Amino acid sequence: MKRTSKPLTPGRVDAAAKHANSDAQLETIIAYCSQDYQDALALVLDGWCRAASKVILYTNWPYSPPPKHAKQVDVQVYFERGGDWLQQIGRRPVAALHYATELARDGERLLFIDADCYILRPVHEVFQQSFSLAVSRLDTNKTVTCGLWFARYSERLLKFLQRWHELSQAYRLSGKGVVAHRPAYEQLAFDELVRQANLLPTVNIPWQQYNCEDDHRQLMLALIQQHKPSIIHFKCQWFRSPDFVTAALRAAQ
Ligand SMILES: [Mn+2]
Repeated sequence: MKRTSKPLTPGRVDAAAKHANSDAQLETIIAYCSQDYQDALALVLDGWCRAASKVILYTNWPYSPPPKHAKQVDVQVYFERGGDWLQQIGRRPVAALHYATELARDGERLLFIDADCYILRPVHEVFQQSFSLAVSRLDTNKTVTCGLWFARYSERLLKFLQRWHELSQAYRLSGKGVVAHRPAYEQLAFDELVRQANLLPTVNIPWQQYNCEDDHRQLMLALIQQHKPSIIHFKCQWFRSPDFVTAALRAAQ
């Protein structure tokens, strides 16, 4: 791969903390990966470790990162093994809220990301903008993506994540967003809070660049070819298709 950044050292994290307003860096990637997606993780982890100083990985099994990433990846075995898709997707707000409650610090520059998202290039330039939350598809009729968003940590973000978690549970209990292959309860709740509640200063980032995805393989490849995205979101478990992954990464060059 071309155009990748060097991993940041812990010393630069401290420097970034002191110059929070002037330095546009991505510090922390937060993700939830279940055991049945560990092959996705194997595909994406190198890119994540190039893009961020540290990776906080929530899991439902005792995962050990490869030795080369051991110092950078903090594994939080926070969830029970197993779980159907309905449980699995609901763990994303739980993981984000846990990080925000227990581990985050003011001004920390975060990227919350799905395990099937491949980072090709540095994405820290997003933080040149001023925002609390940066999401994709805010400029479309589709639901705002909850599987990939940038944020600056603050008390307001924590409150937003609490609301996300609560509304997700309320939707699930009321039977909203519980049908497979349709926008799920945690996605609907995120969309609702971002669009309607207006709880945080939020900006849109182009999905073609930062969350490049499509339900059709050929269209997806064409999009990648056209936009040279920084992040590819593999839909439909296409990360399990070596031919498609190869074609997608080649199209992105
Ligand atoms: Mn995904």
